[in-house]
This record gives sequence, C-alpha cells and structure tokens, in this order.
Amino acid sequence: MDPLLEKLGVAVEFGKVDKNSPYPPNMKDQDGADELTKEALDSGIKPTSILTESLVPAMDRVGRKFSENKIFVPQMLMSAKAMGAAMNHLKPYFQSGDVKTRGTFIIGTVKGDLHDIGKNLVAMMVEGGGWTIIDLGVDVNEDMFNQTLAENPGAFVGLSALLTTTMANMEVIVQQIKEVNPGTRVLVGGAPLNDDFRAKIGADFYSPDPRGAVEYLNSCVS
Ligand code: B1M
Repeated sequence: MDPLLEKLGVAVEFGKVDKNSPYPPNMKDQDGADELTKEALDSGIKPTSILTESLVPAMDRVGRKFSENKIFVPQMLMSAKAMGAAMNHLKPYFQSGDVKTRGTFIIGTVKGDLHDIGKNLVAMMVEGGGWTIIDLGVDVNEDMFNQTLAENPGAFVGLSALLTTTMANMEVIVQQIKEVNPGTRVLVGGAPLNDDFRAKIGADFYSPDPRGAVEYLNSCVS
C-alpha cells in the first residue's frame, strides 16, 4: 500500500485529527488525518482509493478493538473526528459538479442511532449522482421523515442504522412512511443489515454500500 495511505490509516485509527490536535499524546506535532488526506489528494491518489484502502479499513480496526475492549467510546469518537476531517477533503470530489435534476433524496440515521459517517458518505455520493439531498442528520424519527416527505412529495428516502438495537426502529419508520406516504420508495443500509431484513421490514431496496444506493436511485428515474 502507498505509505501515505498507511500513515493516514494510522492517524484515523488512533484519532489524530490534525497537526495541532493534542490527542493522542504520542503523536504530538505529527500530521493528522486533515493534512495527510490533503497530501494524498495533492500527490494524485484517487479519492476512492483513499476511502476504500485507508479510511474504511481504519474504522474497521477501530470497531474490532472496541469489540475486544482494547479501546473505549472516547477513542472511538476521536477516530470518528479524524475520519470526518479526512472526509471534508473528499467531499468535493464525491459531490461533483453535476446539475441536480434527478430527484430528491431524504436521508437520515434512524431514531436512537448517532452513527453518521456511513450515512454522510451515502449522501455525498448520491448528491454526486445528480440528486438533491435533504440530510435530516442522526436520531431521526418517523414524524421527521413524514413531515419532510409532505414538503417534498415524490422524494425517495434513505435510512441508515449501525446498531442491532436501532434496526428495530427502522422497521417502525418504514411502516409509518408507507402508511402516511404510500408509494414512497425507501432504501435501507448500514453494517448490521442484509436483504432478508430489508424484505422483512417492507423496505424497497437494501444496499451494503453507497454505490448500490446511487445505482438503484438512478435506475428508478431513468
Ligand atoms: Co459505535 N458501534 N457505538 N460509535 N461504532 C459500532 C457500530 C460497533 C459495531 C462497534 C463494535 O462493537 N465493534 C457497535 C455496534 C454493535 C451492534 O449493535 N451490533 C457500536 C456500539 C456498541 C456503539 C455504542 C453503543 C457504544 C457505547 O456507547 N457503549 C454507541 C452507540 C451510540 C448511539 O448511536 N446511540 C456508539 C457510539 C459511537 C461513536 C459516537 C463513538 C462513533 C460514531 C461517530 C459518528 O458516526 N459520528 C462510533 C463509531 C465510530 C463506530 C465504528 C467504530 C465505526 C462506524 C463507522 O463510521 N464506520 C463501528 C464499528 C464498525 O463499523 N466497524 C461502531 C465507517 C463507515 C464508512 O461505515 O457506517 O458501516 P458504515 O457505512 C457503510 C455501510 O454500512 C453503508 O455505506 C457506508 C460506506 O460503505 N451504509 C449504507 C451505511 N448507511 C447506509 C445507507 C444506505 C446504503 C448504505 O442507504 C440508505
């Protein structure tokens, strides 16, 4: 792997946001995710390579260490911050300059769930695919989705969940959307989901990644 991508992965794994960040103390004065991502882009490394070869594997390592009780929530949070600093540099590439004409996509992480890195990636890439995005953020309940749908008739909806506990909330949200706004197409995603779960809760499409979500949405309007 490119040594720069390796270094960036380490910065995200250990939560080094930028050079001025005092955390972690043993990486004091070293470049963080902010500087390293910029350097990687300036050196010509593709944004998708930065994401898939460095950032996402780093977050997987973080998750593994958390499961093994080797790190705790504050460290996980610092890694998420470092990932966010990196994503700020990638955003313009994924959003691209396309005219937004295909339709409106309302996205949010479901009630009870605060994970937003994957949801933000999906939003960025769908926007890059030519869609107008309404990002409702995290901890979004059925009423917020339905109210936004009432203001944007015909919009598509995307739900993200990262916790097995909040997958249950997803089911309620899908049912309520379908009841109040019949005909709305609902896409679901997030690490603990699969297509069986999608079918069980009556959502229209499951994608394990942002690309699948973009392809599905585009196929609905072409
Ligand atoms: Co949390 N967390 N976390 N966490 N966290 C996980 C999810 C966990 C798997 C870690 C672990 O135990 N190994 C575990 C869940 C276990 C489970 O339910 N099975 C867990 C836990 C337990 C918790 C807390 C309960 C911890 C605690 O407090 N004791 C707590 C819950 C808080 C809450 O939400 N109410 C918690 C808190 C946090 C932080 C706040 C510290 C932080 C989130 C910060 C943030 O998001 N701003 C955090 C983090 C960083 C993680 C891990 C390490 C990384 C998540 C991530 O960003 N991945 C995570 C472990 C892991 O995933 N390996 C973990 C990178 C991201 C690019 O991937 O989000 O999967 P992902 O998104 C992917 C796909 O899933 C897909 O596309 C994305 C790009 O490929 N996708 C979609 C996502 N949404 C989609 C929607 C679509 C389509 C595709 O269409 C609409």
